[in-house]
Amino acid sequence: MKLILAIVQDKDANRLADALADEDYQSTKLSSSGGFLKEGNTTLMIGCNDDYVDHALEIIENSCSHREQMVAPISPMGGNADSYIPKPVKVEVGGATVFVLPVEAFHQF
Ligand code: 2BA
Repeated sequence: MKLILAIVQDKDANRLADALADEDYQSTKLSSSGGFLKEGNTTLMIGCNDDYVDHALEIIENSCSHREQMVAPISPMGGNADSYIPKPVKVEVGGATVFVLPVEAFHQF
């Protein structure tokens, strides 16, 4: 058994959860936030048998889009913040960041 952790954008989360449920995958949705943008994203935990991992990854890939986001960089260290005009930079986010972990044991009590 494997545990798939998929970090996706909030905009894609419901579509992905629905697509997984349609194919009989069980998932748990967690609210999370990215360390870089400090904005909300969604982490889906999907437990499944090894044989189904590739199919689950396909569903994730097909349900999540790449998007560009503008980010205002923080002011330079030691600089005068008054005269600093941040120039937004483009960052590409997503579709999905996915970890596949081995599951040592699975219990439902
Ligand atoms: P964030 O950490 O908020 O990152 C959002 C996007 O900002 C990233 O998109 C990437 O394009 C960019 N980015 C991140 N760190 C950067 C840096 N030091 N310099 C320049 N640009 C940077 P994604 O790579 O698609 O990641 C989306 C979200 O997935 C991340 O949100 C984070 O929550 C998660 N994530 C990505 N890689 C991870 C990892 N190795 N471990 C844990 N979580 C990860």
